[in-house]
Amino acid sequence: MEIATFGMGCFWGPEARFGSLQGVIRTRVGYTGGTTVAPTYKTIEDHTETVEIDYDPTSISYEEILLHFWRNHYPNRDQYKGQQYVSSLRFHNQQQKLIIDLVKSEMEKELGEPIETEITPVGHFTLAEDRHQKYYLKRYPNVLDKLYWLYPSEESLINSTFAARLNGFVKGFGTRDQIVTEIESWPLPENARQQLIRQFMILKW
Ligand code: MHO
Repeated sequence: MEIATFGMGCFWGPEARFGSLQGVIRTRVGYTGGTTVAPTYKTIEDHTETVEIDYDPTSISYEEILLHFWRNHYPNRDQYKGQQYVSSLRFHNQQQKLIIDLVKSEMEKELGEPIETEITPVGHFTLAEDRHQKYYLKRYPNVLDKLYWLYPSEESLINSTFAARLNGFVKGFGTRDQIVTEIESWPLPENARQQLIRQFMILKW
């Protein structure tokens, strides 16, 4: 399992987008890059809204993640909310940095202008408040009630692949068939897989 950490504007949307990708195992949102200790949404100061994903590199590569990243936001500076929404890549090792440099020059050709994404070592990632985690899924409290047997704690919801897919699904990423087919391939006991699929099929949005 590897980690990718990046900012591309308000963190709600990209958490849903990346949460729908096969190979992405967990998603969470938080703050990186700033100089103050323990930032919160209200005291974000010079930190940036950031998405962090755990992914299986045998299923999705860092290069593919970067393509999704750059093709789904405008990476250059404007005045909108400044540092809070700045385009950023926080690399975890030199291998990631190398891939960033390669993909970035490819993307500059595609975009037709130099890319200003802030590229820095990851540093400290501060987990954001519960209400920002899987934000779109949280718009459905009835569904969360039905999922309570699976996710009695916020931590279990944050760490769940199924919840990441649901958060993407309600935002319009991924189809029902795709999600069912994917669950059929998950390394779980057969009855657990069937239980998840059944749970998914009966959810009312
Ligand atoms: N959609 C909100 C921002 C939320 S995000 C967590 C806005 O544009 O003000 O920054």
